[in-house]
Amino acid sequence: MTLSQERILATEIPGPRSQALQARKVASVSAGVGTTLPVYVEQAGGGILRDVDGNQLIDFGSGIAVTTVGNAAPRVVESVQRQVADFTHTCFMVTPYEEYVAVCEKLAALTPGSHEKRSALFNSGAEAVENAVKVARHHTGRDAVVVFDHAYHGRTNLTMALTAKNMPYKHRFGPFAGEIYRAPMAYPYRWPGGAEACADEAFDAFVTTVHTRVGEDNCAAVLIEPIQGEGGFIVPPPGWLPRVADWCREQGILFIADEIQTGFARTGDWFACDHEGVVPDLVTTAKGMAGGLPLAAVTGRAEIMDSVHVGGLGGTYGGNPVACAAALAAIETMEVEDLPGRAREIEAIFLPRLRALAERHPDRVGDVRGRGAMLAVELVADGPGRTPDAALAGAVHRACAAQGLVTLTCGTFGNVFRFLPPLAIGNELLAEGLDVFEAAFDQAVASDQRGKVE
Ligand code: PLZ
Repeated sequence: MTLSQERILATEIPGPRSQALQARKVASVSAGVGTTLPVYVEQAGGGILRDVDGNQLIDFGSGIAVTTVGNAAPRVVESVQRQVADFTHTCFMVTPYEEYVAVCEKLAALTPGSHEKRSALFNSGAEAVENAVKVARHHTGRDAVVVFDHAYHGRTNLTMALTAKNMPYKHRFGPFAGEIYRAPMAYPYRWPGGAEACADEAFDAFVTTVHTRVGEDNCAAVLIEPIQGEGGFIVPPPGWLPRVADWCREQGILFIADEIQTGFARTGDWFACDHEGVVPDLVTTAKGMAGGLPLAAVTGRAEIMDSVHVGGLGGTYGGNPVACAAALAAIETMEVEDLPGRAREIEAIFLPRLRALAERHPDRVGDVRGRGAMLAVELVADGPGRTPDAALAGAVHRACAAQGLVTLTCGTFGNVFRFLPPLAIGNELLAEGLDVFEAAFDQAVASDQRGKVE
């Protein structure tokens, strides 16, 4: 790794070169494509993003949970360079190549369950989710798909319908695809009956939704993120997910786990479903799988995946050889370096500090949650009612950025501060990033209180 693993503040952030590039962006890129932090990156690796002004920022976002193995990870670089020099594309549907098959073999070995599996490869997470729904409908002969409050599954027409949140994902982009039904999510912190009652009551509410609004026999699939990502890093209570999966199996409803954000070592297991031994019928993956190259997959029971007629699944670029080469190298890195174990180490470093922050600010940190290197704090306003405080999350985010720490927020109410560091980050940078975050938090809370006094 040529990039020094240190935070450097060379200019204000964003610096003059980034600002000049941002002016070009505004004049050439659709305003619909936003940027969280207009700092233009020149090089990245380990836990560092280096910008065009010579600033080096600590990365607590991994490009939204993608660069799990680190940016430009050595094995990925080597594998991609070799592949790109051999050939860049043939189209797997025309003349196939080994790398695609090898990725599918890895997916069969690593995804939950020891049953026989088949996979199909695509370019983006949304495309994988779309195809999982296609396969589920085709196999079951049923139309309806049940999703949950706070769900995020993508931005294409079908996946917008599956996604819960209006702004910014759906607003004025309808009409949306039909036969999508939504059940309450088991969200312990905000469950009306309280966290203790959440598992049972949310299970009953789910069953009632399917029974009364859909009808079990009309339901092709239940689709869920085992830990919700964009919706707020919502971890369902223990036991709930296995109960939902078991009930689906009894009804002949396919259980689809969207592991696009949680999969591939992120949560301290290979997949978040592994934590409770849940075995989905279909799994969607993307993001961390290919070290930053666009690759996604649907993996599922052989009899389901093979039920589709020849030619029913595909796409020009799906399983592109360069992306597959990257995935094979990224997966090898995860295996050799035990990155699920590394994610658990990161949890052990983060959680005590996040809990200490919550103790210092009991009125503002409502909840600390997550698993592995997918952790979050939910921020609330002073006073009763657990009122979501997106303004505080935004203020902390900006204060972190000014000090050279890249962070992300999420949540239906925009008030969840999430941590998704690359698993290749060193412990010193982790600790320094947490120092910056804590100082930014104290500062944002203090200025918020001053604002209220004045
Ligand atoms: N399913 C669980 O997390 C992508 C989206 C960011 P694509 N999440 C980040 C944004 O604002 O667009 C995601 C996900 C889960 C599906 C997707 C969609 O994956 O590769 O972005 O299409």
